Amino acid sequence: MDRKLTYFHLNGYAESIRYMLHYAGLEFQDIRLERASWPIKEIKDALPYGRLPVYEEGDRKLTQSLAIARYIASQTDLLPTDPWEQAVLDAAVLNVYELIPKLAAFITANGPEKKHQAKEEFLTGARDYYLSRFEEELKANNGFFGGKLTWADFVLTGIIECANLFLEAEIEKEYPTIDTLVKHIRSLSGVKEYIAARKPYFNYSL
Ligand SMILES: N[C@@H](CCC(=O)N[C@@H](CS)C(=O)NCC(=O)O)C(=O)O
Repeated sequence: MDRKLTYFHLNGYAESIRYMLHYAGLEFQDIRLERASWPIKEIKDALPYGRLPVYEEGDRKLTQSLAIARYIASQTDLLPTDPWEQAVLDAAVLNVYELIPKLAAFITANGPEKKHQAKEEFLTGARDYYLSRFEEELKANNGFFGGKLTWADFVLTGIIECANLFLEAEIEKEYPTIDTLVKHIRSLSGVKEYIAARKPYFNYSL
């Protein structure tokens, strides 16, 4: 099957999807656009909602990173079959995604002073609020959101890595269960080799 994932050369919304595709051993074209050359009119106009990532299988196109991630999870062993368990994971990924607008406040802050202030606000506000709760949820469930490795754990890892890239921090370090989970995902077969071969990402927010 012809699979294609298009995003920027950035972890952002796509890294958890890339990790899952590599973990599952599903071959795909990993198309990466440069942020600096964006927008490219003919590409943007051809996107269903003008935004990336977009995932394609043959003629079929899927937008929205969480929908893509959930679909890829369903193609491997990362999505449970029980509706309640699925809903718990849906809630987990939506909770993780609540960090994104808080991070965006840092990315879009102008000038060193505002950046510094936005970083402090993120680290003492959203980071502590959400990560302390994720820590408790993981701890109560064998170190994973769903009691065993699922797509929600990949989504958390992807967003933490994105925050770390932009904030130049390691936001998970004070949360041992999260830290262990992130390390576990990075060490998975397929993911580990992908990370080793990956070109470094650039923090374009500075
Ligand atoms: N809710 C969407 C958000 C996608 C999104 O905001 N993508 C940004 C990149 S991080 C984008 O395509 N920006 C370029 C643009 O809007 O032209 C998702 O989760 O996929």
